[in-house]
Amino acid sequence: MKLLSLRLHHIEMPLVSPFTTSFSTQTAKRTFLVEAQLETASGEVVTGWGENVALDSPVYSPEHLEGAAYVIEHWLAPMLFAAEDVTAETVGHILHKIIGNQMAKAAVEMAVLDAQLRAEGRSFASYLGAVRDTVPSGVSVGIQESVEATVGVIGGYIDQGYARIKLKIQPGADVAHVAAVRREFGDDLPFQVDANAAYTLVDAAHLRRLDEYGLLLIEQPLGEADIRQHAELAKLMHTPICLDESVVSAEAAADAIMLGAAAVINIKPGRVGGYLEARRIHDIARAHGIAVWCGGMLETGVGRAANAALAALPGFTLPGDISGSDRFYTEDITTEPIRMHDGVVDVPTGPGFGVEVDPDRLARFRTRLVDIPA
Ligand code: OSB
Ligand code: MG
Repeated sequence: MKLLSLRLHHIEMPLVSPFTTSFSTQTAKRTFLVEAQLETASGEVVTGWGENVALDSPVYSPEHLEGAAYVIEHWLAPMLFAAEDVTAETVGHILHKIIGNQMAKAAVEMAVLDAQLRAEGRSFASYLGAVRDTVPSGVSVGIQESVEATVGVIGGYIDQGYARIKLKIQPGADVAHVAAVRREFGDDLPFQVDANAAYTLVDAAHLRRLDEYGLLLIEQPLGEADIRQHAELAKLMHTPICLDESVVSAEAAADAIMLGAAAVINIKPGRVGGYLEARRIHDIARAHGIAVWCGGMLETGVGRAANAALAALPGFTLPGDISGSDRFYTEDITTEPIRMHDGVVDVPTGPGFGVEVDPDRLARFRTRLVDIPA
């Protein structure tokens, strides 16, 4: 295929409630959607949509929203426009010389992938080799003001039917919150925590106190670069260590597994450079008997739909952060919101990612439109 044009639709969507992690409090989602136009070998012009996951500020990853948009406009787009054959499978190779910038690369590859699958009339789930038509739906719960608030908010999600609860933690809001949740909802609740790199190895004795609460896992307790230290921590506590921030590529996943730093891996397509690299990490982990689950970045319906298909691969044996649109948004950007029902989300079956961007809502949420012509 030939890439004809790229457009970045910058949007801002209010969140239903503030989302606090150890690194920030978000009250609105600012991101951009990538609209790609490609011409197929038979001369058909197809459009595909991708979604950026880089946050406003570089507090979760080195990448951030404006940086990712800049890199796409000034570096990735020219290389792709110059290429003879642009497909989802060639994007990574064409952009190979650009170091890092996984989120920028992922957003563009995603748009090309959607366009390519739409041209073929094929769903993303079928392309991947998905083995399920629904995926269990977990919810990520932000840090609350008090233990009582944590119990109250989690109770609400349990009542809605979520299959698994993930609670954000940080020093000062960890053991007491976890203990209260277990006391209130019992030992059978599928329950895990995410520290977003808020601790250091010096905190090992403190983190070990979490061991008595039967957590499914603790996600990214230490820093992004601390793969070896995660391996040390794993020797000191029983709760399985899951890596998020540290796994930026298939190579990083391989290192983490071989070092004993990751009993579980959170796979986020944006963080690792796209859905194709995400599948490679799934394959590597599966071959090593390492469980994976699909993480989230407060995606709109576009990104969530694609994540649901990815999570339908056989190695995704733990519930992902694939909550319904209404967990973060009163109104989603897609014509149909992502719905959680009976603890699951349906894997889309339509061509491409199987969702349509609603032009009116897109216009309403849009703050800026950047045309990148060939
Ligand atoms: O660490 O998993 C994370 C959101 C933004 C940045 C990092 C993380 C998260 C979440 C949200 O936990 C999960 C979701 O999108 O539902
Ligand atoms: Mg995380």
